[in-house]
Amino acid sequence: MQKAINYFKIEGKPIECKAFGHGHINYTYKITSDTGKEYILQRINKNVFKDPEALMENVSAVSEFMRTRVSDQRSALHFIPAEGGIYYYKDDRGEYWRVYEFVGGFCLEAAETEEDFYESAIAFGNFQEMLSDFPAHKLHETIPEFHNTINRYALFEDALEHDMCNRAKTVEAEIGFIMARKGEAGTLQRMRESGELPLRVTHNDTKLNNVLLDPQTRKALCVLDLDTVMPGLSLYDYGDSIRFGASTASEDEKDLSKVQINLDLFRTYTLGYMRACPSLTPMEIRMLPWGARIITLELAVRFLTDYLEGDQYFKTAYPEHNLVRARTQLKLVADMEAHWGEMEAIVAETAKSLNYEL
Ligand code: ADP
Ligand code: GN1
Ligand code: MG
Repeated sequence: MQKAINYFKIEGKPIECKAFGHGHINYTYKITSDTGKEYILQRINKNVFKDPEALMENVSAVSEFMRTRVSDQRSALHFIPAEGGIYYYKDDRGEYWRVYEFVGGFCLEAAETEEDFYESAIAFGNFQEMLSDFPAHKLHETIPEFHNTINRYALFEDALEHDMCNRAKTVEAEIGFIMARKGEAGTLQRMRESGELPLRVTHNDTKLNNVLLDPQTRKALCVLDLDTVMPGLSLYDYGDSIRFGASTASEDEKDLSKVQINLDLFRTYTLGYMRACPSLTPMEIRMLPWGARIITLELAVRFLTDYLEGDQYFKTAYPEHNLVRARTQLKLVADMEAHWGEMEAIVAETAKSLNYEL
């Protein structure tokens, strides 16, 4: 880590380097230099991103594109070149490192106020809208079939069949819940394939902690974590924000009685996202509740797959962590099902308040 930083053209000499943030994928550090300048140093997770050079082409192209569109330069990530002018350094163990400027904002693991959550909707909605004329053909697929829920089910069934850690018998109820919803889980993927839903350049990882808020104004400042920017569905972007941010509990809450969908936050996010992304089609708007429900199911499937395969993908803090996460998602799906009529009504009312014809 200390060696890697020396390959980047940073201002001054690094004097402090500490682990930073709560991402589940990359290895993130904050660097401070003797001039007081701050940077983020990351080691890319090669188990997840099989082609880090293609990944860096994507994120540098997207952040450069954004820099030409935003009024405040803090709103687009600024990668620092390494030797040779490329945006990564490959060390002698084959690990990839990158550095970008630390944006002086703050991230939340849970919204402290409805306004915070509204601001994250504005950030992701604007992001979507801003990239509507980004040349999508230039993007590499950094994780193939990332939000193909049908494929996620196939991988899950494969993991079940192999059951390499002999864990399947301990999660029969969860397996039953997931398999009972296999048909509906493929709805958005089928609509993508039939063209009923438009393919867009999407973020694909719209958790609240992937947005920075401005410490002075508490307004949306910058969208982070561009590693999964690829062609995709707006509904999964919208839905993943709801899954993570409009739940009454954290993603890994053990007490399931605390896990519910917060309909006020659901309404708040829906309004912000629709306002910031006016190009949503009537079909996309009508399907928004399904975006939330299906991505939550998809995450349950992904966490449980990883649990069955011995926790190789997501970082975990304790042995049952992925199982806990999967159960939390399933409880949230059940709660969305219980409040389905209200969720649909909120989307329809919000559309009406903005004079959208559905
Ligand atoms: P991961 O893919 O592991 O989630 P991220 O790129 O999201 O990695 O970084 C992890 C965390 O580090 C973020 O959730 C955020 O809290 C923090 N972070 C990342 N980049 C910045 C930045 N430029 N300025 C401030 N905080 C950042
Ligand atoms: C990972 O990288 P991070 O922590 O922002 C994952 C997302 C999941 C999320 C669940 C590349 O996001 O898809 O929704 O964990 N990112 C990748 O918390 O798989
Ligand atoms: Mg992240």
